[in-house]
Parts: sequence; C-alpha cells; structure tokens
Amino acid sequence: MLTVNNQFPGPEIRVKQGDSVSVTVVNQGNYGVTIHWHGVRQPRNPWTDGPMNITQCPIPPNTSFIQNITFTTEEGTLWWHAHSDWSRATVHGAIIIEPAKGTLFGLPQNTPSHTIVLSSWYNGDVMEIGKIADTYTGQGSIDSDASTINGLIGHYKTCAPGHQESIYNISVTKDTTYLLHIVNAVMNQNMFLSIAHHNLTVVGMDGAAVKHINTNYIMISPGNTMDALLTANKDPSLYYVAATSFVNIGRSTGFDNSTATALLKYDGDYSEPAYPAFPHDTLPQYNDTQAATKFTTRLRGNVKQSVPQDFKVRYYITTTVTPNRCHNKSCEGADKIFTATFNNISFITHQISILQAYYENKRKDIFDPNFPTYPPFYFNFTMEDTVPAFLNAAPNGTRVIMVKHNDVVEIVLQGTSLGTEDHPIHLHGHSFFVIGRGHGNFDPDNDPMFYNLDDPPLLNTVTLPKRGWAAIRFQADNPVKDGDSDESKMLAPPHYMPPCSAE
Ligand SMILES: [Cu+2]
Repeated sequence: MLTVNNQFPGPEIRVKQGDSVSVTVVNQGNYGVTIHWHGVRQPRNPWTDGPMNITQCPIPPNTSFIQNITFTTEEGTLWWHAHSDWSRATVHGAIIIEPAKGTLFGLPQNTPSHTIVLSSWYNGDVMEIGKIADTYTGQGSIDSDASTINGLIGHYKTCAPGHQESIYNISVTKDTTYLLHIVNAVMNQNMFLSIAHHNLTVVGMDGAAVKHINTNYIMISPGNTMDALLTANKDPSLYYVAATSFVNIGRSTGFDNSTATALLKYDGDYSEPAYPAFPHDTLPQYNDTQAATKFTTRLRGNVKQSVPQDFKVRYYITTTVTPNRCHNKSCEGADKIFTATFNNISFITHQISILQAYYENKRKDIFDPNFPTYPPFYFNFTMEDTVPAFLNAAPNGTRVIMVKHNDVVEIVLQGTSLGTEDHPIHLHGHSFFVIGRGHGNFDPDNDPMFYNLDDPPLLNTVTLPKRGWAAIRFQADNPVKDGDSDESKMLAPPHYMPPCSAE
C-alpha cells in the first residue's frame, strides 16, 4: 500500500501559527499523486494546495515537488491527505498548530496531548477498489473492511477468523488532563467515538475554537477534526475507546459496521482486567440520528472573526450521486459510472490545472465561469419516492463559480433523494460559518429567520444530510490574480509545477 515514510497513518506535522513550512514530496509510488493540507487557507499561495487537476497536475512517479504550507490563524488540529483518486485512504496524517503566543485554546501550559486518527482499512489495493467503486455495477459503493484507530483495528473486529488484531494504547496518568487531537480520515462515513466511563470536553473543531461541549460521545464527519479534553479521573485500569459508523436515515448503500477500538491505559500497578470496560452505554447505535443531531446542534463557534451579517450573493445548490453515462476513458469499459452533481452538473476534470488556466487567462478553453446560482429544475428534493427520470442523466461540464474578491458568499447546500448518503462538503482556501441546517427542503422565506449569526461554528467541512440542507457563509478574501496590493494579490506559480499531460 502507498504510505508516507512507511507509516499508516502518516507522520504528524507540528507547527506554530504563522509558520511557513516547506515539504518536499518524493513520489516513490507507481502512479501520480498530490498532497493537500486540509483546512490550511494558504493565502496568496494556492499553487501547492494539492487538489489534482484543480490547482496542479499529479506528481509523476520518481519525481518530487516542493510544497509550501502557509499557516495564518488556524489553531489546533487539521490534517493532510493525498488529493488524487483513492490514495487518500492510506496517505494522510495529522497537523497540529500551536499559537505563536500563549497556549493552545488557552489551556494550562504543558497540557499533554494524544493524537487519534480514524482511518478506513481495505483488504486489497485501494486504487483498484476505488476504480471498481466508481463504476456502476448496481451494487452500490464498496465499503471498507474495517475502521482503525491510529492504524490498528483493535479487539472488536478481525480480518481473519481466529486472528487477534493489534490494538493502540493511549497511555494516561491518573488525575491528568490530556488534549486529544482527533482526525476523521475515514473515506466515507460519519463516526461516533466514546471512551468507557470517561467524558470529553470538545474545545476546538477544524482548526478553530468552539464553545466547550461536555459530552460522553462525539460524532465526527469525514474530513472534520476535533480537539477535546480528557481527564483521567477513574480508577487506574484499562478502558476501551470505541469508534463506529453513524449512518443517517435514508442512506441507500451499505456501510462498514465494524467497531474500531483502542485502549486507554492508566500508569501504575494494578491487575489488568481480562475484559476492560466498553462504552456500551455511551457509544450511540449506528442509526441513532437523534444522538448525532443532538451533538451537532450543540456546536457553537468561539472565534474572534466577526460573522458576516449579510451576503452579497447566494447560491442554492442541490447535490446528487447517481449512475451516469460515461464521458471519458476513466470508465475503462463500463458504460455507467457513479457521478456526483451540483445543480445537476457533473464536473469534468481535465488533465490540466484549472488554477493555471485562470491565471493565464485561458478560461474560455478550459472552463465555463457561469455556474448556475440555483437548480435547473425544482421538485420536492427530499421526497422519498421516485424523482423525474430525466434528472438521472446529468449534463457534464467544467462550470466554475466566479466570485468577486472580498464578497460575502452564502451557499445553501440542498441534499436530495438522488443521493446515496450524507455528503461531507469542503471548501479550500477558506473556512466558513455554518449558519443553518435543517431537514427537508430549504425555505428561502422562513429558514433564514432562524440562522445563527451570533456564534456559528467556523468549519472547513460540513456534512450535508441526504434529506436536508446546510447554509454556509464566508468572505471570499483569499488573494486573487489582479489584487490591487501585494497582500491581496496571489503569487505567481513556482516554475517547477508538476507537468500536465494535456498541455
Ligand atoms: Cu481541504
């Protein structure tokens, strides 16, 4: 399997706010890859942000690419991952950012920490599995075989009958408080996590502070990160840490229902129990939508940035995932592949950097700057029954949302019955305020009256329920090509960008 420095998960990057970090990515694998710094806003320097065929072409095998990561106001936990095909499954790791002055989230000096990375495990080559999963076979997506905590499956699942899997130990000392840096790097599933007999206090999410949440479980979506305090205040012993999927109502595909475990292991002399306590009472069931909603509705921001009270432009965007006709050679013989759409347009990636096309004014050849501000057809998006059949054949295109520098943009994301599951939706180069969420169809007359414009969480990834909506707001303040000052102007691309085969 493809890993970074032979580690799964990959190495942790620890930095201070305001640092600039240079990473030389040497590709010793046998296919092209890119690496993305998830949640790092990369002001002025989108060139090494990483998404394949958006900001760069893949780094070819046996070559290297120097990537600069520019940290500004991010604080706490973020993560990095491959951003090409399915290689992210095994190529990822945590990023921990401490403030330049003071302590992380104002915690006491020298608060010890542990990092917990949740990942998917596939019995097989993920790149091959990814190709099959993208092809429409009528059976739905391909699920992982297990989830892991820091690369290990633990005691509640085995990959072979009679085989005892290894378990990760989190060492703690009684009466000590730890900051846990938690990353959900699984491919496709929301996760519940709970620790037997111990509570957590969530203090940060997606690299920003949140108002403290005391809880005995968390729900974390793919792409999200959390910082949570854990006080080791129970009798010295072993306690299970358990993570399992949360599957929202209406998911129409299968899922990996395995439970990953680690052990919270106290220091000291005690006889280890044969059966450590398991969080049976506090780890929600996989289908406990109420527990998930209860947790997410408690999320409140605690950041200094002011929340934009109004917006300049609003996009209303529906999402679908449907079998669609094949439009390029990536289908490899299949006549249909799974495609995702926004406003019923399936995005075509070219073997070229769209960012470079923008920078060099080649946009007319490469992309259409008129992404529609609302869906082409209105129907009851979240109804349970059949939907108009013509919506199953989405047009393809490379349509781009063009926004004015510094405009406040509101995007209302609308889930539809033409999806398979909840969709984590992520924005590069910005964090956004999640100002509203709801079930059913968004009502533009009434729902905005209930927006949270006081203390919404500042996130970089929001999970859109299949049968619901989410509203986000952000200022498009990342520097642009024609900025009128140095601070508002993006840098020119490095001369050593990976080559694009379509050029
Ligand atoms: Cu990202």
